[in-house]
Amino acid sequence: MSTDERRDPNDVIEEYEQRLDDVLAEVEPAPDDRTADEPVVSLDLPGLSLNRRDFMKAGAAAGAMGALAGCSNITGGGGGDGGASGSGPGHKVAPGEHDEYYGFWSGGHSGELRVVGIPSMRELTRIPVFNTDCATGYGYTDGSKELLEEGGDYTWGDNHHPNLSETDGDYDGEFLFVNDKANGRIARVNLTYFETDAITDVPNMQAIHGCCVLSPDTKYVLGNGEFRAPLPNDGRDVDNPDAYTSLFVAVDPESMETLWQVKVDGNLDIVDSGKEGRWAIASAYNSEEATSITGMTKNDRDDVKAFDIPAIEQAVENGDYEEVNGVPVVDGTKESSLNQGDRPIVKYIPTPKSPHCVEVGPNGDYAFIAGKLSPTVTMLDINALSEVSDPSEAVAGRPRVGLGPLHTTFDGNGHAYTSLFIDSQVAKWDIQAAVEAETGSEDPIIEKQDVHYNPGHIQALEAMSTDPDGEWLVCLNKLSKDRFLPVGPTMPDNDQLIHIGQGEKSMELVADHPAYPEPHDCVFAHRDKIDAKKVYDPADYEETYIEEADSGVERTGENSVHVKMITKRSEFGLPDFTVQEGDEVTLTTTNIESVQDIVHGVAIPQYDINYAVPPQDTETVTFTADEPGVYWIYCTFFCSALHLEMRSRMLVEPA
Ligand code: RUQ
Ligand code: CUA
Repeated sequence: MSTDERRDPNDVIEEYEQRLDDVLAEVEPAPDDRTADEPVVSLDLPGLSLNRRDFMKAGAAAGAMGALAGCSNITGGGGGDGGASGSGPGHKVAPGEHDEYYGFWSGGHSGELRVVGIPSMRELTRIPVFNTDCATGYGYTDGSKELLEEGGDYTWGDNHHPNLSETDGDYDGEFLFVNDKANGRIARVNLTYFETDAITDVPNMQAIHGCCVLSPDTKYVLGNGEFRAPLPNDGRDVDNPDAYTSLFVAVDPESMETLWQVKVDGNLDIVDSGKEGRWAIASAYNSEEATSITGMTKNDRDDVKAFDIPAIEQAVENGDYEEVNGVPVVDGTKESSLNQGDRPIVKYIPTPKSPHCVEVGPNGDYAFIAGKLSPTVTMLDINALSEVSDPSEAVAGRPRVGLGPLHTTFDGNGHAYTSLFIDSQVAKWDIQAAVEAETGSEDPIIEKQDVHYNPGHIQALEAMSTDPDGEWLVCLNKLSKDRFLPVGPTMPDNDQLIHIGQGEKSMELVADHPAYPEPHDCVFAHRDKIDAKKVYDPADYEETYIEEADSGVERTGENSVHVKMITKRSEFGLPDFTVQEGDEVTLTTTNIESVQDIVHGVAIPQYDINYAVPPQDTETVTFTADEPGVYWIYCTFFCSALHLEMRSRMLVEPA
């Protein structure tokens, strides 16, 4: 395409602006959000003269960002200057000191989880989940390869919502469950070893988006199917979107088997559970059941769904389901007979507009549903849900918080904090005041803090438990624009650390933290709740531990050998070993050291092998020695002064 034929990028911005304005205008009477003293920023773009809000909406050119950077009081936002101001509460953790909290970050389509110390925001480690990882060998060793193959055999996943297992409504530090939005999977991460130990490829579902554990005791891991598709998706109804369906799923946290599914009208987005184990509340957009953006944003309200878990269990027990691909699927659509009596299995609650998140507050009284295309948060009284016949009567409050509300978090002191994607702000508001105020009132708002830019999730310390710790919250901003040194067109996200105190003007932005694309959510646990092992216990894994005396080559068949080899500083159990060309080689290595942090790596580069063997761990790889020759094996973790000398040789004799 010649330059002349290319579209003017400014037209593209304007077109997007117009579409967003149209969608927003349909929701509410267009609010005059501009205040008189709000500066008008002029961008170097023809026909565009923007105030701060428009500017954020446009997500416009970086060149103009300088005018706004550091200018955080444009709409009366909090006082942070975006960098560490020096005057703020200390979040730095001194060299050699430990953070007080673990933060578990989903890594989005990088497929991994990241472990970050709070409040320092130092990245402690990464846990590969739906991705492969050449630093640890995850996805290359026999065990992890099998895990990924049996978990659907995809090369990537989109890791969104990490959830900590609970006992009595508190984090028990055992497991973390996370969804794969891309491939409809749920994974379990063992927090003793910080490693993925199970992946379930849930049948019948595309795009499991919302994911939570059923409080208070992790009876189920629950997931929301976001994309509607035919059921079963076997070629029927491909061109008949009316016949597509969305499913809600329960997975057993121990066996990780898919237990049952519920099909609904419309689609499903985010889900959270009440604190008493009865209700799971799911947000939804697209009650229109459309397949285009115009269609999906047409209605003013979309149905939030409240799943009555014991009623669903009863239906499954009664055999009131259809089995699809081995899973009992209960009919939870509006017309279903299971929804006609006085104990419907799913209650539909019309909520403005294309609502995005659901977060249940710490004492379980309310579910907070952020309006996304409506500037409000709808509060659903969870106890009232069980009593009222018209679930709309369970709506307890609907404050107007600002444009583009996506997620809400809690400090345990009666406050809610909602991220505002379009406004690029965090709104702090008073929960009780919102119950007392009229619908659409801004009175409950205590304070707003500018963030940079366009926040999605927001999470305060232990906010998803029954007893949040307050003090810090992290706002996960989708765009960073000018906040960091430019690193090419793909910029990092910007996770901002905000100190929260009491009283008015209590939010203070204390740190920017670049994050590789693209975290979605995070969850925090006090360090006392996590008991990470420093050395493997061979009783905890299935591989056979190799003793020093076991090192050797055992011929297991005409064309197969089992090589057993220990690792220790600074040598492999075998200085060399010989196999025949064409042999299938199973190589098992045990790190016989039990010293914390002494990890050895086993790399056979020409055979594309590299994996880590932490202290007392045993790992196996299997490959075919199809090229005769001499192949050096070396240790990839710097383990001692003789690390470079730590090597072995594989001799492949020609057939
Ligand atoms: S989503 S930015 Cu996957 Cu949690 Cu809301
Ligand atoms: Cu072992 Cu380096």
